[in-house]
Amino acid sequence: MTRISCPDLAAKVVSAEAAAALINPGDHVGFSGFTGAGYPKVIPGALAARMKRAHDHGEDFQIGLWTGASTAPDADGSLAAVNGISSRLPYNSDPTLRKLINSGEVEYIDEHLSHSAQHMWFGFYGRLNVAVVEVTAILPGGVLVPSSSVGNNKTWLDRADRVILEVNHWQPRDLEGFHDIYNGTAVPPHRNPIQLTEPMQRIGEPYLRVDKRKVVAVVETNHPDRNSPFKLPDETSEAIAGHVLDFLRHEVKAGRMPASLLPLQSGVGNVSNAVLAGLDGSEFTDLVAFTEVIQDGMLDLLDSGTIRAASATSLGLSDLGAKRFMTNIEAYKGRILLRSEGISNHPELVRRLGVIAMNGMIEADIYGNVNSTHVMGSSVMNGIGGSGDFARNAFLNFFLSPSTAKSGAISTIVPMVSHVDHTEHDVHVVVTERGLADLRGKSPRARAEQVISKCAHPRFKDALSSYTRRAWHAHPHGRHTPHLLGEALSWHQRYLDTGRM
Ligand code: 0RQ
Repeated sequence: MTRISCPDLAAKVVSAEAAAALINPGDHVGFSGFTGAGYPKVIPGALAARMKRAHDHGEDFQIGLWTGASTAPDADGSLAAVNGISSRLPYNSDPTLRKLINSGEVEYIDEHLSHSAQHMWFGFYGRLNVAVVEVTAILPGGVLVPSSSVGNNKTWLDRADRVILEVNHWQPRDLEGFHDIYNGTAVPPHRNPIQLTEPMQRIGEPYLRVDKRKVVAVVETNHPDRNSPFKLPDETSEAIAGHVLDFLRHEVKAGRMPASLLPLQSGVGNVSNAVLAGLDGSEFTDLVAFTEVIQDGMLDLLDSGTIRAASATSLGLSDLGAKRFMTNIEAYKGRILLRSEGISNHPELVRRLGVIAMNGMIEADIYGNVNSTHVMGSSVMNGIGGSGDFARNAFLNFFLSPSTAKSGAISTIVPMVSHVDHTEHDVHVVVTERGLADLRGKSPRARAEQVISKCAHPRFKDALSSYTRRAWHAHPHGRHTPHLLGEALSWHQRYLDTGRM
């Protein structure tokens, strides 16, 4: 059945190769895509082939690539494999691209996701030459039914000089109605409050719009989204989930939140998925999510009724999760709402709704600073993503990690983080499988005591306590947040010297 009901745009259907030929060396290109969902499926490969041919003839061919968040091996990965990306924002998790970023061959601008669209509108990134956006269908008049993620699509469509659309027949046609695209974000000084006071409230329309005159090509595809399956929760992630759940119970009992909690945000990764699985077997019910990504674990919660509804920007589902979603799509209508990431992650909304934010981390220090992005202070893993948008503005935030990394060689609790993404002023609760440190309302010294005693692995506890003691005694007049700087920094150097990293 046709997915393109607009004659003007149906007349622009071409092959992926012909569409890729409309992208020029040096262009800034805005791809759709957030996690492995809703990214363009065939143009990146066709573009990569074109780049390879150009490189084989000794010609330069790279683009600046902007997206919603991460994409997939057949988008970021295929362009990175031919060294076709000169700069990239705002978030990446592709391993091939990560290598190029860390070897200095790609300029990576690691941005808060809520900032990426507005910085485009502010003019901070320069001109967007081409938008390549996956959609589910094109309706009469050129109105677009969005796909499995919204990300920055609205901004890319509005701001790009030229637009290429991929219409993906794999996406369920019944996705129509799952989106809420807000059109009211003006640039200061003309901004108005965003009138969203309940997570599932609609404040926009279910469609994206594009100026048809800017559309230079339409390509039809039939390709699945690509999200890797999750590891089943193991003992460590189950222990982390257990601590989070106990703490939430404690907060309800203390009268600080209702029995149905407050809107939940859950980050990506296996630990976050395990927390969701933990919620599923618990007494909590009638919850709601105000988050970025709906992972498989969130579908479980929707199916069991633990969560009544979820607002996000992406359906980051594994193959199995996507099949489940498609089979039962009617049951999710009205219970899942996909928004632009500028709205799903908006600080104003996160603060007003009182979100409970749960995100992974690479390491935390004894005073509660958190590193989410850089291994050993230098090599970027993925990026800050939405963790800052949510954590900084949350009612309550958790940072979660096993207490050790690399088969126990590295402590994720350190004297001083090697890179700071979330400062001690922002971090509320640090959790490892060993326990949970509640840092709210505590001075730095009290925080250090909590973090070491509750979260550190027993093998590293003595070294951390000894560090803290010596730091406190070494600074008779500077004991608010005492550090032995040389030693704090050598903590990471030691592991680098072992050559394990
Ligand atoms: O690497 O697989 O090579 O061993 O980091 O670590 O334990 O698998 O944990 O998948 O939950 O990811 C912070 C990266 C955690 C993620 C981070 C190594 C570890 C492994 C992954 P290997 P795990 P997770 C919403 C929120 C920022 C973005 C965010 C992240 C790899 O949660 O990207 O929160 N967060 N967005 O071995 C050396 C350490 C380490 C370490 C972990 N201390 N030293 N290596 N690793 N700790 C979503 C979006 O924004 C889209």
